Amino acid sequence: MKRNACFRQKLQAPALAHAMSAHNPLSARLAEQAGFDAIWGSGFELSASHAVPDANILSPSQHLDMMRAIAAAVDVPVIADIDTGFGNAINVSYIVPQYEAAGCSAVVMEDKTFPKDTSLRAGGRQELVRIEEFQGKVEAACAARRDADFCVIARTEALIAGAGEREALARAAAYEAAGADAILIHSKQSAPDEILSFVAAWQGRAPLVLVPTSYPQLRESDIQALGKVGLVIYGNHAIRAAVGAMREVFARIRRDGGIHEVDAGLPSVKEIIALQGDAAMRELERRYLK
Ligand code: SPV
Ligand code: MG
Repeated sequence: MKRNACFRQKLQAPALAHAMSAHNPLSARLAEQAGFDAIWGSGFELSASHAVPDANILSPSQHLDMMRAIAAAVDVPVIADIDTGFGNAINVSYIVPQYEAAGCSAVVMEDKTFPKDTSLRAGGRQELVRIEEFQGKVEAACAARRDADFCVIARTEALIAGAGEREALARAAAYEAAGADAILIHSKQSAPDEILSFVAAWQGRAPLVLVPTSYPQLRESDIQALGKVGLVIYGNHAIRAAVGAMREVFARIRRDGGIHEVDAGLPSVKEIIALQGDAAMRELERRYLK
């Protein structure tokens, strides 16, 4: 099955699908090898990997180029985090086909003003656009796709902005009416209560998408049991794992005065060469180097 159709089917199936964040093709390949259903092309991770805030500091083309590189490196579907769509509905009309052409199977677009501020930062600048304005952006995204299986996921930041459950439900329903294939509902509370309440109150037919970064105690089995959630996204665990591992190894090398202690515990050079796709290159050599 083609990637877009595969993703749409997983999003809509009763079983919960799970996506892992990635900030480059190597992290995406590791997520694929670990068995995740899809790659989350996280804006937060890409920004962090450039050591800049997740606030539309990077250009859309930097994100798009990375999504293209990731999609080329894995077989699983790629979900592109397009933030607010990089402008208004007109910008969305132009950018969505580019993400589709880059090999992505879905975009997630959020209902904040451009430039956005990152969602999970305490005291962040969280301003929502008008519901009608965002409906226009969702309609533009849906109309711009070439493949009907390419998914447009609308993300409401109403809970993040402190606008309350009633506003979040109204927005989610309006975005579904505008054509969204799924609704991502985000929360930065440390307990899952407001998410559980939203899910219980959701009357729409569109599957929900959760990003449980701030409420990690909610397990996949709990989410599956809710019955209305099609996809869970682990939003920043690739970059956090990388930062933790690098920090520890760098400190140990400084402390030990060399690499003699850490070396045996690290992935071997041979493993990295394999991750680079060495086997495929050797096959090309065998066939074509005459
Ligand atoms: C991202 O990973 O870029 C996201 C999820 O949008 S969050 O950082 O939680 O907003
Ligand atoms: Mg993001």
